[in-house]
Amino acid sequence: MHSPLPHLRLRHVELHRIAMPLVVPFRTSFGVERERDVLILRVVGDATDADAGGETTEVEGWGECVALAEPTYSPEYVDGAQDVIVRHLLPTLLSGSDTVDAAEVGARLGHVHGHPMAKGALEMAILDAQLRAADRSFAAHLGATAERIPSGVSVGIFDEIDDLLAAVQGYVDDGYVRIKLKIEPGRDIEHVAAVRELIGPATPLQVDANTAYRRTDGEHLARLDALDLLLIEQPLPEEDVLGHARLAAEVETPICLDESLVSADTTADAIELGACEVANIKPGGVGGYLEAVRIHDLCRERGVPVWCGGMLETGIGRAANAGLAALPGFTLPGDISASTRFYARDIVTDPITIDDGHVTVPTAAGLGFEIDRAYVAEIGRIAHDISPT
Ligand code: SMG
Ligand code: MG
Repeated sequence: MHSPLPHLRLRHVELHRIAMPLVVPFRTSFGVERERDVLILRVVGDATDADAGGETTEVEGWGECVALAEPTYSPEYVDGAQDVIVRHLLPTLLSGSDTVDAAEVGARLGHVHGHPMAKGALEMAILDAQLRAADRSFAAHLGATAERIPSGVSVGIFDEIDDLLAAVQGYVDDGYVRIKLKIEPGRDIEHVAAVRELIGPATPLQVDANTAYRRTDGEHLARLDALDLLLIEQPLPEEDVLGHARLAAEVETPICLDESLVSADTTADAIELGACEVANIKPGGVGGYLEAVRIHDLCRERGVPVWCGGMLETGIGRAANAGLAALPGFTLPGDISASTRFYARDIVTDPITIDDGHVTVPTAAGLGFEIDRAYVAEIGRIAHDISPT
């Protein structure tokens, strides 16, 4: 992967804010999502292809920022991401006469601490534009080997077990090949046991606590061992890597990290400490798809299974995730569900669907979709349109 791409001279960057209602509320241990407030980026630039004798073409690229509306899942949130992009990240990329190359975006933005979701969105839009110019698909560029990938679904928390079972049965009927249940203290062992009984022993099942437990909960969480789960995702706070290592020694079910993994370096350390037996790779959370590939490579080398997480993405992020999850180290089904799991209507004309429990990896140039511009205009507004200084 990473064979060179035509560099881009940026003409302008649009920041769109769109409001996408969810088909059903999605409840986690940290809150309830009812509507997705999404920041999407459109970059427009001139790509110069050295191979084609320096010929220049105008291209556009799209990126999606996965930050949620509130800083409850991660420190980043969408208004903050928009602000840091406008005031700190874009001025760096738009100043002077430099061209941009997605492979260098991470390093060029390195002086800004943190903000991986904001940086990742910019890198993604630039990469999409460069790939469209090169007529190469995102998946092929990253090193994908699969043409279709298994699709898992993430199921929110319900107070009543019967309501949870009805929701899970619906997703099983839709064909999802793996079920992930959100859990929190008080809505865990019994809820998960009831779902295991409903779906039987053969359907892969896992849980995600989004940091809702504490180091002292090892004995309690070990009760999940009897339910034959693929993994327990992020039981403890993100900073508590040592706590996860201790928990991994106490509980038989593999411990998977999500929020704790913010870069390839933190992932390497967590693996070495015994805290990360499985990795949920979230491209936004680690600063972009290129860092996500580095984490994939590292985990593959260390024999740690990985899967691709989700952030209730629109068709833009969903297509990109499908491309990433087609890499050979993604040996577990990811949270890449059909667009209809969350949205009645997507902002791309050809949204991700599932067929026999699988998602087809897009093969067209760039991220591999067309944006429904009329719908984007209908549900959103252009918050900024920025040109080089
Ligand atoms: O996109 O299918 C999806 C959502 C998957 O559960 C999911 N994401 O911690 O893994 C996670 C959560 C983060 C977002 S919850 C609002
Ligand atoms: Mg998670």
